[in-house]
Amino acid sequence: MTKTVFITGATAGIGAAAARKFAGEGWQVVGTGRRRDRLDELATELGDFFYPLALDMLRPADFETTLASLPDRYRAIDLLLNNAGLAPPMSNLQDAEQDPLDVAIDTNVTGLVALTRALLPGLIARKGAVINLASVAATYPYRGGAVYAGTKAFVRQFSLGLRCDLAGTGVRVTTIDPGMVETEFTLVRTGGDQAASDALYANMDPMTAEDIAGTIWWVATLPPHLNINALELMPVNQSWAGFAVHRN
Ligand code: 8X3
Repeated sequence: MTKTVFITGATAGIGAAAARKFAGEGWQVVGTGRRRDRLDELATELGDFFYPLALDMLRPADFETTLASLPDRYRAIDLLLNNAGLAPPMSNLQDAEQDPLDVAIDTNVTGLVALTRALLPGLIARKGAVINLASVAATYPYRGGAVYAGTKAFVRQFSLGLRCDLAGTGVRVTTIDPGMVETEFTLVRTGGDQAASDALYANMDPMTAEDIAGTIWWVATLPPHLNINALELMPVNQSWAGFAVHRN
C-alpha cells in the first residue's frame, strides 16, 4: 500500500531533497511551506506524488483547518518529517533583536510541537513514525547561536520524551542532528548574504541536502521493530573546538 510522508519546509534544502527522495521511491508526499510558488514548482516536478500544502509554522491556530483541507488520498500520514526550522542571525544575545528570536522559537519549537500533536492520532492509528530535524548545535553550542542551539536541544529532548509518551503504540521517533549542510540555511541566517554563505562552506566539502535525505530515507525504512533514537552527522572536515577561555 502506498505510504505517505508529511514534510514541513519542503520548499528548499533538506525538505525538498527529502520530498524528491520519497516521491522517487513511490511514496506520496505532502509538502508544506509558506512560499506557494516554490510549492507549485515541486508539485509540477513530482506530479501526482506531491501535494502542496500552504502551511505557516507561525500560525498553529490554523493547523487544524489546514489539515482538514487535505484530500482524502493524502490524509493517512505514515511519517511526519519535522524539517521546517531556521536560525536567527548569529548574534550574542546581549546584541540581538527580540523579533527574529521569537520567529525561531515559534517555528522550531511551538510550531513543531503543535503540528506533531495534531498529527499524532493518525500516526498512532497507523503505527507510523516521526523524524525530527535538530542540529549538532543541540549538543555543541557556539557563540552567537544560543537561541538556535536552545531550540534544537528542545527538539532532541522533546523527541526522547515523545518516545516515552508513545511507548506501546508502535510509533517510532527519531532525531537527526546534522552539522554543516550547504542549503539556504546560512543564507537565511545571514539575511541573504550569499558571499558569507559561500565563505562558510568554502573548501570544506559540506554535506548536501541529498546526504541528509538519504539518511532520513534509511531511518524511515528500517524494520518496524527498530528505533533510531538520535543520529548525529557532520562532514569529515567539521569538528569541534576546545573551551573558550577569557583572560583579564
Ligand atoms: C546547523 C549546524 O554546524 O551549520 O544546524 O551550525 S551548523
